[in-house]
Amino acid sequence: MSQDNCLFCGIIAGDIPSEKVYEDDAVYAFKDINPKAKVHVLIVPKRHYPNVAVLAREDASLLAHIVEVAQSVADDAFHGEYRLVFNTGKDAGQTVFHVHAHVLTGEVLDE
Ligand code: DGP
Repeated sequence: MSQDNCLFCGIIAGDIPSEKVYEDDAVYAFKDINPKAKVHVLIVPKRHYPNVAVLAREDASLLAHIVEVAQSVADDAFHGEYRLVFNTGKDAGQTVFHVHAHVLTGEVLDE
C-alpha cells in the first residue's frame, strides 16, 4: 500500500526516475542519489512503513528479506561485505519516512 506524497512510494511506482538495482514482489532496490560509498544502494519495501521499528513489529520476515537482498547486493559488489544502516527518526538523520536500508559497499569503508 502506498502513501500520498511519499518520495519512495513515487519511485517504486515509477513516477519518479531511479536507477534500479533489484526488484521483486516485496522490495525495490535503487542507487542512492547522493552516494556515501562506491556502491550505495537503498532497499525499500514496496508497502509503506515509516521506519524499521514499525516494519520489524508488523512484518519481521519482510525485514529479514531486506537483509537477504542487502547480502546479495554486496555479494555482487564486494565479496559479501557491507554496512547496513537504517536511520530511524529525524534526529538520527532520517529524511525520508518510508523505511529504507542503506547498503554501503564496493570498497573498504572507513570506521
Ligand atoms: P535518510 O537520510 O536515511 O532518510 O536517507 C535518505 C536517502 O535518500 C539519502 O541518502 C538520499 C536519498 N534520496 C533522497 N531523494 C532521492 C531521490 O530522489 N532519488 C534517489 N535515488 N535517492 C534519493
